[in-house]
Amino acid sequence: MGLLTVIRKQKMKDRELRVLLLGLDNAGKSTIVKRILNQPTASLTPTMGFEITSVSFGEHNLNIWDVGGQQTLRSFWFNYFDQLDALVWVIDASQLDRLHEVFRELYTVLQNERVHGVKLLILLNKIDLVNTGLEDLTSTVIKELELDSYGPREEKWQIIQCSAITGEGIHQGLEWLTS
Ligand code: G3D
Ligand code: MG
Repeated sequence: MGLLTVIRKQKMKDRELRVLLLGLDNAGKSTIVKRILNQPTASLTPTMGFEITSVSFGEHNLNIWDVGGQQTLRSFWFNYFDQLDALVWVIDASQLDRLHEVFRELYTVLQNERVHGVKLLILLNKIDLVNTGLEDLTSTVIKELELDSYGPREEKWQIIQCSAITGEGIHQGLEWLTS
């Protein structure tokens, strides 16, 4: 193989991003994937195993791994940590009473050395269901999840309000992921 071929192959590889989508059950992970694909978002069944979706976004090709988030499935998450480019963590913004559970699960994942340094995008999903306090929502979650300890925002992590139903915020999230 000539040098140019090697460089070209490497460039193509750089544009392939392996993205792991995690979060508690019912956060809206699979609906977000449907939204990205412009497919109907109604009547999804809970994800029992995992589903891989390939989608191109700008110059990049995203391979999105959507893994079931039910309690019994969380112990299998570590099977998907190899060679990650980004972790997308989805939170149901209409269920902030589960933030403690989110904190526990997110930090268990972030402590794994294969996840160290991986770009982290927090999607505050279902904001179409939140009627009040949207302005304070992001700062509350940053504080509760101690996100500042993950490094500088924008560079290492980002948090974006979104709705898989209306589509708001999803594009912005993907833009940051691929930036
Ligand atoms: P999961 O893959 O994280 O487990 P799902 O979650 O994508 O299966 O979604 C769980 C439920 O939340 C679904 O409702 C789905 O329609 C709903 N949902 C997902 N995203 C949003 C959103 O942004 N806004 C609103 N209003 N609902 C959302 P059902 O009723 O099918 O269980
Ligand atoms: Mg699912």
